[in-house]
Amino acid sequence: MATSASLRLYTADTPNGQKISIALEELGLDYEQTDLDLGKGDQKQPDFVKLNPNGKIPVLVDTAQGRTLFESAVILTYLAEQQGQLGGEQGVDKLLIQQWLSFQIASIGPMLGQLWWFRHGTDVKNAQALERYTRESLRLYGVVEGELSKRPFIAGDRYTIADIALFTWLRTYEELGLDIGAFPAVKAWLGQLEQRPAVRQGLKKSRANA
Ligand SMILES: N[C@@H](CCC(=O)N[C@@H](CS)C(=O)NCC(=O)O)C(=O)O
Repeated sequence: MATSASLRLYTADTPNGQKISIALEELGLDYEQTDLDLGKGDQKQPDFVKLNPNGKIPVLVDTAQGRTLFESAVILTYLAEQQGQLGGEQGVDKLLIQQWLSFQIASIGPMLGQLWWFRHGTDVKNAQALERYTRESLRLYGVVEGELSKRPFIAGDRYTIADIALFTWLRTYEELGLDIGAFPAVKAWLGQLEQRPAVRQGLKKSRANA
């Protein structure tokens, strides 16, 4: 069990960083935060690459357990399992949660991430790339819509780390220029999660030192 401030989060105010801040707030855990300036390349500095050889945030160090973890889905799983909450409880279908976490990491993150890059990260206009990533992102919103129209949360009746992982990405639709009018279940679910105090606090703390 993590003791007071035995956790240190290396992060930046991005969807992959925000999801860990939200989970830590939901779980009521104390933690120290180190903010990296991704624009300056802090994540590729030798000291950070010792923590994550892939040179990306987030990283969580748990000094009480002697663990250093990268990849946000693994960090979320570690926290949920350790605390027995947010899907880490006994008797919960863990594979279902992992399925949706993998879907987020493998599909939602890369596709929406590329769409962000071609809209905001480069001066070079590439209509074909924009069309491809817009189409694929909307298709993925449609996948989530189909599921959320059948049940309240992505992995069933309870709110889990899989919802948190999807939330920080799917909430960025305006910045991505996506019209989500055809996805009312996603919109209602986003609105519901936005009202959670821990979600608000996590997003705020993620911004704090940005
Ligand atoms: N699959 C990884 C993706 C991590 C990731 O892409 N992090 C981004 C910020 S959202 C990053 O550090 N980008 C800086 C870079 O690639 O140099 C995870 O979920 O942790």
